[in-house]
Amino acid sequence: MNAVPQERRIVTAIPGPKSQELQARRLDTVAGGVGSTLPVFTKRAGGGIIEDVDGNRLIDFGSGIAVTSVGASAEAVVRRAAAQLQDFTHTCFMVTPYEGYVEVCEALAELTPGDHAKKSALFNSGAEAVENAVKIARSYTKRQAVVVFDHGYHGRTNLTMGMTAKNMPYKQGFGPFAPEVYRVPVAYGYRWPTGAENCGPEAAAQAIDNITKQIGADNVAAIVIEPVLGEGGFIEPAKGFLPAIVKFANDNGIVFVADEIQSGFCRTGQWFACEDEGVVPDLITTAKGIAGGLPLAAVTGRAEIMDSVHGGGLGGTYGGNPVACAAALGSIETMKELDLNAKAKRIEEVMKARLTAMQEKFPAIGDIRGRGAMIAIELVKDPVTKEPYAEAAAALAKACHAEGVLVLTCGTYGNVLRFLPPLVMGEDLLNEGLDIIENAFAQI
Ligand code: PLZ
Repeated sequence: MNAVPQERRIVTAIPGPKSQELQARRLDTVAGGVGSTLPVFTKRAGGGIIEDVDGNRLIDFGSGIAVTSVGASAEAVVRRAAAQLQDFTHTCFMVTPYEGYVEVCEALAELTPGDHAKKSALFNSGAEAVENAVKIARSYTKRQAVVVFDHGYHGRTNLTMGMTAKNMPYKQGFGPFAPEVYRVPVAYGYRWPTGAENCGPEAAAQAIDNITKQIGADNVAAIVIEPVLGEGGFIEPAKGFLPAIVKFANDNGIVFVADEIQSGFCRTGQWFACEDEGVVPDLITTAKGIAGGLPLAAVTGRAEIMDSVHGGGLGGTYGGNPVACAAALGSIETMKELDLNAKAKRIEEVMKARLTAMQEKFPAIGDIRGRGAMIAIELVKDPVTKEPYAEAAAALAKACHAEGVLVLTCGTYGNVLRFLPPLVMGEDLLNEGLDIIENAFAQI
């Protein structure tokens, strides 16, 4: 077993000489459109640490974008995936099936919200799951329109690019986009003109008015939303917004899809973020945290909706690959055994307390938000005008990277610093990471 020592260690500049050498090779052969937040090349990773090829050990506040919630080498994931590799790597579930796929679908039926009959289909990436949720909703409703929200992110394939709000870098130059995708306002409390208090109901009324006036409710197949918006800036829709949208969907025969690809699987301290307001989605898309780093994604939902698709209408060569399914079962086992929901809640407690104290010293921290181990700070030039301060987010990230803390940015305005530690990170590392963030503020 790979037991990466759980301590930060900086022995070279970041990136170090070996990483720089690999980066030079990478620049010669890897397409320029594929970026990296921090070009340190990974040697091994686990728990809360990423060790690079130069021997530096970084505190991981990114989890490979909310993927390695159980760590990047969790014992149960490695054990089960390795055993599966020995048995067989692939048959294609559409050719000859295997038990692991069924077990993952059983787990999804058990863990996702609602006690109705549920079925699932498995895919490889989040974008593919979102695409398939739309296919299924269209097939079930015999309608075409898809409603998405300001600041939403759903992927990089053609349909999901169209569903994603932000142009740069995701969409620029890549059109034309798929038709019948409509965007409506979301309840972004921090930036709502009449204030956070009124935001939930007001934003819901606006969104519903737009849908009714501009599309027509009975043309809408699906409303797709992230219960906590991820790439768009860790925006928690103001209270009341999600339930109002769900009610509107239910009243109008629209399939309500929760995109829990980033927020799901214990990330926010609940199995799924939509549970926070008791929302029961018709369909739910999952990926990322589900399989501890192996590529797996799913659409899970009401049996009658899932089964409305003709036989053979859903699939793909690799969807629900047996090694990825074994990894998912290991990942879910770890989440239950270690009670990672409780760990995520504890991470929230520690982070929010520290960040709130920092906010008193550094007025650039306009907002602290998120749930569980999905926490962010929004940076502003002035707390009154709330002018986005993307330069500060970039400078802070850079300063943290130099000290061996891997943080990510996000947000429509690029001014959000987000923290997504593996849920298994020790509290000492968590606090050390926060110390370094605090020092970075003092520096810039
Ligand atoms: N839905 C809510 O967060 C992926 C994207 C990183 P894939 N988010 C990270 C990047 O820049 O490409 C995501 C998500 C939500 C869908 C997706 C798409 O998942 O597995 O990246 O296709």
